[in-house]
Amino acid sequence: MKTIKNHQPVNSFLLITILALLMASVGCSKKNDYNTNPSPKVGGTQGSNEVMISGSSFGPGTLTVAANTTVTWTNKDSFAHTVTSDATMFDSGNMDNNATYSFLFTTKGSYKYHCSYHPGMTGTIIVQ
Ligand SMILES: [Cu+2]
Repeated sequence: MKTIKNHQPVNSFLLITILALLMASVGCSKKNDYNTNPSPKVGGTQGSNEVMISGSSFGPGTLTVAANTTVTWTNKDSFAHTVTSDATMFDSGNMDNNATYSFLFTTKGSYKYHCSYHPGMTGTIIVQ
């Protein structure tokens, strides 16, 4: 008698638990569907921290940024260049067409750089 009475509530409890788990998993997969469009994460105003390498020159030749800004160079020429710090603080190495190089400037100062292939190519990053 006792065993029969105890079995009934346990079974319905299990059934409710299983149903709850199924509903929870359906809810989860629906949530994931909403997240299929990733929101773009922009780390600052685009263009203000970029230097384009084009026509064998750095543009802008002098770029002023705030401290803790990552500057990105992009080689738009069909041939290779480098972004090499005069004080050997940073060096991109060989940059082919459309290659990019980024460097984080943390300390205020004036940082001159050049292209190791073309001595006439020079630029300056001013960090303030
Ligand atoms: Cu060059």
